[in-house]
Amino acid sequence: MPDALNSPSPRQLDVAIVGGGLAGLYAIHRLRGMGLKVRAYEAGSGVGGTWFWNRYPGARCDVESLEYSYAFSDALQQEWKWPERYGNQPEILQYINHVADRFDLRRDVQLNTRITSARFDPTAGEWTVTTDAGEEIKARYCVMAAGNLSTPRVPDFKGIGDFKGEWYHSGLWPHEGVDFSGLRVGVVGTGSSGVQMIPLIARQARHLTVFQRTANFSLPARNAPMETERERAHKAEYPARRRAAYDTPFAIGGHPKPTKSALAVTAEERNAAYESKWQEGGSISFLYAYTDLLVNKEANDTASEFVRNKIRSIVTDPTVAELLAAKDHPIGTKRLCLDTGYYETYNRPNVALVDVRRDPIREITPAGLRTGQREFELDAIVFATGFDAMTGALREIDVRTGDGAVLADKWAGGPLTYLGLMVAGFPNMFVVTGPGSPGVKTQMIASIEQHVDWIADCVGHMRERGLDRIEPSLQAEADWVDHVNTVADSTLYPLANSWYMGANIPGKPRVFMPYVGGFDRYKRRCDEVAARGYEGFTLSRRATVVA
Ligand code: N01
Repeated sequence: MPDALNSPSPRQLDVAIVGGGLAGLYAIHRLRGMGLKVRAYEAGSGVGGTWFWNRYPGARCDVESLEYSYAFSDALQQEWKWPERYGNQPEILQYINHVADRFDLRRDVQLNTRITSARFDPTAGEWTVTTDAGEEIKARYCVMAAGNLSTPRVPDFKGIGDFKGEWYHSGLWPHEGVDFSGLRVGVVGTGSSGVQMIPLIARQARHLTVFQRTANFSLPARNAPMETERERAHKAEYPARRRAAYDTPFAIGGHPKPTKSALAVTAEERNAAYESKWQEGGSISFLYAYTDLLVNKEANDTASEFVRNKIRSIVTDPTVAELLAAKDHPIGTKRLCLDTGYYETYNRPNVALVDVRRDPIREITPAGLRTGQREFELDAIVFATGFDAMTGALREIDVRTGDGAVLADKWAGGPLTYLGLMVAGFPNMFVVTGPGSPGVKTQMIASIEQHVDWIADCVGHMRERGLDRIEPSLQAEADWVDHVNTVADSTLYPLANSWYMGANIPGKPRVFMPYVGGFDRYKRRCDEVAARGYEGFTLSRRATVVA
């Protein structure tokens, strides 16, 4: 893969973009296409964001590859060939690099550069972003495209510095890969990352111990080589399929909308439906089996129990099976994992499961890991312990204004945004797929494109009218936060201690962060807001309010 260019940085931009992942790259393309002077600042040594950092064994997208790709260029989506039903990390990173080259995006990406602060000067009406090298760049607008799952979290275990072996985090994986052959490996964490890597590490390591605090539901991915006919049919009507996808809650097409409650059919019919979805593979299809799986606990119980019974039928040791059968949250309320041979892995003689809910990890020792009851000797430890999700990347940047507003203070009790796109008191700062947006609950690239298009149209609207400052009103922000909470409370999502709730980070406010009203509903709302002259926002020319 060619190295990205680091051409000299201009000090005055129209738009400073934080992040060079899927969102940052599309923001360059879209905003530069309007004649704006833009530049993206990326901490990594290459573009790709999530797909640049998460190189652990088995890393793969859980949305099908024909869906999980940019839609902005029909030529691009026609010419790119995905070899499998789900893209793996190297393929997706290769795709992102292809896009960066094809659309000549690299000349506006500055790699190895972390933005440490962003300050808005109300008099000049512009942002100054500062890099970790001390460089200062001024820009009328700032687009935060720093990702939702980009701040890896290694728990603060005592003794980690004394461990004699090597330790890794799923989100900071060495580029050269890791060979676990002949080693005694411990994996801490059984979310999507753990579930994907565990079967592969088990095959390579001498022995694998999985430290599970919370069992997660996982469904078979049923990955397979791309079927030629399927690809042809999809590509023949790609734009129409994309439009149909935008009319769904997850921005993922190809799944008929459910029409019945799970409780309106017999147990036999229900189990047959779940079985067919289980065989088909994928999470959306399963959650779409009935209308009420994410809103009615009784309905959800039927699907949860179906999967628990599958686990019991796969895992031969009944005690291990029971430990793996998630019982503390309704299925789908934590990110539903997709796997290839995850539960089967626990039938291997070289794999052990340890319940660290009952017997918590006390410390990392020079020789391994100690729980309250025993010490496990390990040569390598992998932390698949997740991220400071949704707000972590912005919390790491000192965002403030000359009026004294500090983003970290404003969000101390939980993030506040209008439409997930802007924050009251922080003019001209846009956020891509942040809290209050449906991003993480959708096909992420669809949300990225929708957000960036909305931002670009908004900036275009302002330019046409000679305006240069926009911010949401406090009332619009409060109403949106209220709406986000009301919608979340009408679902089962708040019943899970998930990263959607900030529950995985000690001390983080417990607030449900994503908008779960659906991509379709959200997009309509954003379009209406724009059509009504950016309702809920104040648009002005420096010091002169005109709308
Ligand atoms: O992280 P997670 P992830 N002691 O937060 C455990 C996306 N993604 O990297 O549940 C012991 O889900 C923690 O336990 P608990 C996707 O959106 C997508 O796996 O907090 N255990 C949990 O089991 C996903 O949701 C893909 O009790 C500790 C695990 O670590 C998101 O990224 C692939 C612990 C963390 O799970 C994050 O997934 C990968 C402690 N002190 C990721 N602290 C695909 O597209 C944490 N844990 C397929």
